[in-house]
Amino acid sequence: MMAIAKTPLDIQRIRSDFPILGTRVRGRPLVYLDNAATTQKPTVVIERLVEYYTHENANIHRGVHALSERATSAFEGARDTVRRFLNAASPHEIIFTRGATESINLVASSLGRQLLRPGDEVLITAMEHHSNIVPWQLICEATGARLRVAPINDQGEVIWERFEEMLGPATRIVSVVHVSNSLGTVNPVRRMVQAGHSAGAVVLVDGAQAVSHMPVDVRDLGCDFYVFSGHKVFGPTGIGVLYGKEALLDAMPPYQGGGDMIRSVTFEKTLFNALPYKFEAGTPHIAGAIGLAAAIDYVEAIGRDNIAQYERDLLEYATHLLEEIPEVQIIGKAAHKAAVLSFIIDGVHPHDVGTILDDEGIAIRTGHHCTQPVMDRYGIPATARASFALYNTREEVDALAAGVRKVIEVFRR
Ligand code: 7TS
Repeated sequence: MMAIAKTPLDIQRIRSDFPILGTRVRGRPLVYLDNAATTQKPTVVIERLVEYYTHENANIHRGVHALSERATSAFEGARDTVRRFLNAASPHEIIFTRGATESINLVASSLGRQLLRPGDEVLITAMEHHSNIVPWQLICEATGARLRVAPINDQGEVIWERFEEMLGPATRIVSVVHVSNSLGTVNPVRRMVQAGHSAGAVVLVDGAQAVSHMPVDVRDLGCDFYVFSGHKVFGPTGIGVLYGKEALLDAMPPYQGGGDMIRSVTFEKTLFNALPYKFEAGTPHIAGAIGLAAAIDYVEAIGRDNIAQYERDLLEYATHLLEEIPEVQIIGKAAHKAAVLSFIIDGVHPHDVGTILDDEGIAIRTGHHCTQPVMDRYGIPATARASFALYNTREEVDALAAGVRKVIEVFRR
């Protein structure tokens, strides 16, 4: 047995902050290990949404009336909370979107259209989520640019020499994932940003799987863009963030047209609004942004260093338990990993693993996790994936390991 971890987190108190964790499924206590798909919401977030709709609901940036002022100030306050969370220089650099997917599409479409010419290159890695592949394919198709893919090794790490080799004068955009959702790999994004910049490229970092697990400082990373989704950091669905350096965002054309993104409109000529509004056409997800700010405050009160330390121990413990089972093969063994444990079991389809674990009340995800090229790289159709959050416990990991042993029993019969 491994030593009991010393943790600065009061996990029982944290668990009691998340009402859904008390749910029973199939007659058993819920063991929620699907946090890479979406995280659960603490009471402070749920109550903030109720509070907003009960006392503050109005459209923003337009009414002179009291409620509209209240809603606007809460919404813009949320923007500043996100700015602090990422350590961005200015709230003008924080664009609210629907999520990581829309944030990447915004950059691909707006910057891609402006920047890319035939023969130019966009460099991604072989471990990207489909949302960091397809938008680039679309814009490459439209502009005649070429999408290039830096390969990964068997451990699930980007092969640094190949990544560097692929950067050249034709590289205009580099877009890399911070933490892989199917392998758990933590990429050396700071170094990747530096290498991208040395080649003269603009660099986007997909932080969808990072922000809830570790401190993120966009100015320290030096990246030009950073994206994440609210729902993966204990906030509501339908809200996400695009961070972009002000000078770049300023020079980019709008992504969508509509209300709020304009300064003045005539049929002859429309003048666009200043940042960040230029990229926020239409009524945004006001409650979502405010709920996200409550989630961020919650995370910050616990401390992302503390969370990272606690989850590192949990992942190590889980890895250790699953490695003890001979039929289990872990997919993704990078030296630096976070929060994600993908595995396959000899002779058992991952979907059957998921179904049997579900009977035990254990929620994991099975499939390709929207990273089909990763599955192809390993020559497998799918994995079973347990993904952790700050409220998971060693007891839940024990339940996972016991469930996996049960799966093997069932299939041995
Ligand atoms: N990037 C990464 C690394 C992701 O893991 C995901 C979602 C996205 C982008 C897209 O986020 P969205 O909120 O815009 O959909 N990943 C997963 C997952 O692993 N299981 O379900 C969704």
